Amino acid sequence: VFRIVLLSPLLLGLAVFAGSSKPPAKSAKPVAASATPNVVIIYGDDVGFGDVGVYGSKLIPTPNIDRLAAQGISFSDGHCSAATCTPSRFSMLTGIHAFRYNARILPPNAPLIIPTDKLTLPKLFKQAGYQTAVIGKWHLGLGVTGELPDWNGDVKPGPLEIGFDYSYLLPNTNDRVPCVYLAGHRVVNLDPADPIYVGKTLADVQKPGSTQYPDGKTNREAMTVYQSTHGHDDSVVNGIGRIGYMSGGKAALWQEDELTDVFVGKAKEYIAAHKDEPFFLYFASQDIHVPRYPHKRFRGKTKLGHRGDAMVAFDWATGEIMKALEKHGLTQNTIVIFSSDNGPAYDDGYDDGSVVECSQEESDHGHDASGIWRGGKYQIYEGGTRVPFILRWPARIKPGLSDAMVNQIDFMASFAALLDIELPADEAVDSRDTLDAFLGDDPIGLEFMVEESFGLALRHNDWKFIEPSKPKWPKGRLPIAMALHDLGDDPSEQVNLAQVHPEKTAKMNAMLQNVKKG
Ligand code: NG6
Ligand code: CA
Repeated sequence: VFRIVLLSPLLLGLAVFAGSSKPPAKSAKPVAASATPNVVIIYGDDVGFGDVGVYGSKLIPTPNIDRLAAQGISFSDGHCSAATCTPSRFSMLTGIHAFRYNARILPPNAPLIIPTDKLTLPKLFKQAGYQTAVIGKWHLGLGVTGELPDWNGDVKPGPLEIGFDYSYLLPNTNDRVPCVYLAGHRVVNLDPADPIYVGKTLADVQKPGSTQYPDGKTNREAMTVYQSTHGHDDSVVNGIGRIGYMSGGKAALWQEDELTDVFVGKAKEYIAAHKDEPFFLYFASQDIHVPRYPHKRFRGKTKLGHRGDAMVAFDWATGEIMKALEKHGLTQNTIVIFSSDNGPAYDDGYDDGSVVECSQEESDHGHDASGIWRGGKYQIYEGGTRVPFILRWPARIKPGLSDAMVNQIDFMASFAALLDIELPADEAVDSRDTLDAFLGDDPIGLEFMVEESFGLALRHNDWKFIEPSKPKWPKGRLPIAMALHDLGDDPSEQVNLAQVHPEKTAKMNAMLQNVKKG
């Protein structure tokens, strides 16, 4: 109770916002909603519920995201489907639970995990005549199972084979090699005289004729930007230790502090080039994933070190995309969705200045990145998947707040409904049409849904059932016992009611097992 009282300003913040959110003043006459609105998903990486002003952040200014929220619907119970990146992205793009395909966090060189014959979100939009693009972090694998991707040739299959017409990527994560951009099938700026090799060990990549990078395991002093705190000690590229080894590609290396600018630049170009036709743009920012090293114009903008400053950079990026839409007269008929792939992490492998003051409360310099929700990235608690979730479509929706339970896995069925496309029964099998909730017409949304981390949980209205599991990561996490929580009374999942309500527990467990069976 103490915890809830203590943190209630967050809820208050949402309430205040509700009271003050007026529809934007209409000077021009209202524009009719198009049957094929542009759709832009601005997808954060590890952005927590409490990292956004409108969701209660006091220490990180996010004026652009807040403006988006003031013109759209902010969901208080909006979820990514899993508490880590690859599974959430897999589910959002396929409408299938990641656990069915064993979609876990991928290492460098992992093959594409979305089967090329599956229906995907971009393929759905293409059926309706859209142009489709992904810009930013991929982390869904590249290449064929059983073979290593050829970083010096055509890197495929990848996004272009699962429905995107255009792609400009960071192949894995910004803490994984190779640290290069991939445009379509090709590494950008690759010098054939300095071929790229990627592997699990130093020996895999020690090939004559390619630039060699220091091995973090034996050269910690090469980590000049900051030291790694766990893992991230394979190749040291740009003074930062990475996951995985690489050699070569020196001319192709990205610059850490330019990632945000480069992706924003590509998004602006894309919007300008496609302003006259419907498009679906999946803008997958690497912010605020580690290694955080925002451009110097953002550094010091918060008291929270690189983590907070990276969030300021992401807010700027959001504003730039909104400006680009405005510039081309696309604001009214573009659906902009702002969300994240999993809850927040502080020290996720580097000594970058984000401090966990108390592991129970998980607060960074007094900033609680998951708000009142327990836990964050990697965890089965609400903080793992309950993330900022904002949808703006001025031509169609009324701005406001919604407590409807919604999930990114339902984009497939919901956009199919919007575009009047019938989904085949064997596609997007876990996706349900919640379009009315997304558009603010249904205040309830989902009655039940699955949340995924190392184990699974089931939400049924305000109830939450957590199945027992053994978290693999971060190391040292204790096994999770079976739990039942009443989020209505206990939003921070402090009281386990499994013994108090054995029947409810059994019923929800049965529901979960039922979903698992498919
Ligand atoms: C973990 C990494 C972590 C992060 C995560 C993926 C270590 C020690 N930890 O394995 O730093 O990269 O994978 O994050 O290597 S995610 O947002 O893409 O899921
Ligand atoms: Ca993530």
